[in-house]
Amino acid sequence: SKIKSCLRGSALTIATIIGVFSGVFLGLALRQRETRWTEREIMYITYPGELFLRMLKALILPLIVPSLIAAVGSLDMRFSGKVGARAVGYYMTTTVLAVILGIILVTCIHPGGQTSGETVRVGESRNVTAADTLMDLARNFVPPNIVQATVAHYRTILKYPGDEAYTDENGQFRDPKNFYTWKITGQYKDETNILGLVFFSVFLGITLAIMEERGKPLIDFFTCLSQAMMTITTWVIYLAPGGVFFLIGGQVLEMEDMTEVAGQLGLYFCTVLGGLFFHGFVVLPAIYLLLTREMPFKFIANMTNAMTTAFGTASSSATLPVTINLLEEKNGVDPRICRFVLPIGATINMDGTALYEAVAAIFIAQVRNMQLSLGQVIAISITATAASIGAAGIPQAGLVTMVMVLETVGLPAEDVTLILAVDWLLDRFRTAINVLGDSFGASLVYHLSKKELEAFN
Ligand code: DAS
Repeated sequence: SKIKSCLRGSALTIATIIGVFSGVFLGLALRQRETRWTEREIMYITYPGELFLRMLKALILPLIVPSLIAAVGSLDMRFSGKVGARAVGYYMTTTVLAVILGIILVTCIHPGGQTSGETVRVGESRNVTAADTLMDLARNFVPPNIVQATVAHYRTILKYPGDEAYTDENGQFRDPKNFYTWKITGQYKDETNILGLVFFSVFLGITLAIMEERGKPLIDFFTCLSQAMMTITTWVIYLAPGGVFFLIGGQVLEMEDMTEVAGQLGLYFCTVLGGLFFHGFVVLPAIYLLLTREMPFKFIANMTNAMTTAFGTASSSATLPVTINLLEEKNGVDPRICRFVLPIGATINMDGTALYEAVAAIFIAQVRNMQLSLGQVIAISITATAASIGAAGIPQAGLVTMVMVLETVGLPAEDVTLILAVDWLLDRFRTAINVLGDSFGASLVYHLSKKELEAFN
């Protein structure tokens, strides 16, 4: 029966890969139609994929919260601290490596060419500062209301009403050229604030661990709930091949004509893609090999379904149930480590995003013929790291936090439009690498904590 279940597992993986490719074909084939596809038609085609995505998202809350509470609650506090420190150590190291790799590639390949592009202006509400992004990160850590955190993610927006400088009714001078005089408004986005839930769950878990016997009933309750949710996850994963097929088919159908994307933008695309592949399939596996002395091929193969789901959904958060499931079921990572480390990783550890942020910012500087000093390059690497931490695990979140990277070197926020045409596709690739990075991380932390974990049992 072991062989049977193994076969069944790889059949699903193969089916999902086929789903991705036939989705691309479906989209390309449908594009042959003379008349443009309407939004409504595209919606019909994407619809089964949308249902799959909704199911995955529905799992996040009831799976992640109980899993984290139960995992942290069943470890002792000192050990949890160690596990957490190891995870953060891994996140930081790999993110910085990704940024450095990106910077080296974009500097050598120089996709930004010599000619300078045209500036396209977009709405002004994107202009948030680095400080705003970081403060929003901490704000999301501490939601004012834990129930609200399940449905809303906080974001600051700065707005400049109108084009000219004026003095408002309170006598405050406002100037479109000066950020500091813009109106600051908070905005709740219709997405789960996973970071806030993670923070809350870790603290509840720690508290239950401290309470020892008295905390036991609640830990049992959450353990049971997380196991039930895990079973449901297994069922939903069976839908992945069909889900990614329709999601990708619809997206390919919807995309702008990509024949335009030649020259600089094409080279930029290839630079990011090359970097992502090198990081995910060379750098990370090398670290894995070095620390575990095990070949990483099987590990990666076992995670394929998570990567294809990430590619199909463009969201590490939505993929989280799949990632946890595969890590535990196929790669044998202990649930206490996996369920503790992964939800945090999925929200703050984004190697793919970090690499992309650095490459994109320097690419834009190249297009604008801007010479970057060493100090500016260092500033880009620091903010790219911060921007990847700040980005939520949702589609194109990296594009939003990119503004903060651009701003550190004085590039206008609206320059993100230079890379917009290919961002939806790069987003999918970087999400897959983000998920792979989280998976390697959880597995390495497990590996390093194995002995203590055994002693703990
Ligand atoms: N799509 C993202 C993710 O979920 C982040 C990004 O936009 O880079 O990982």
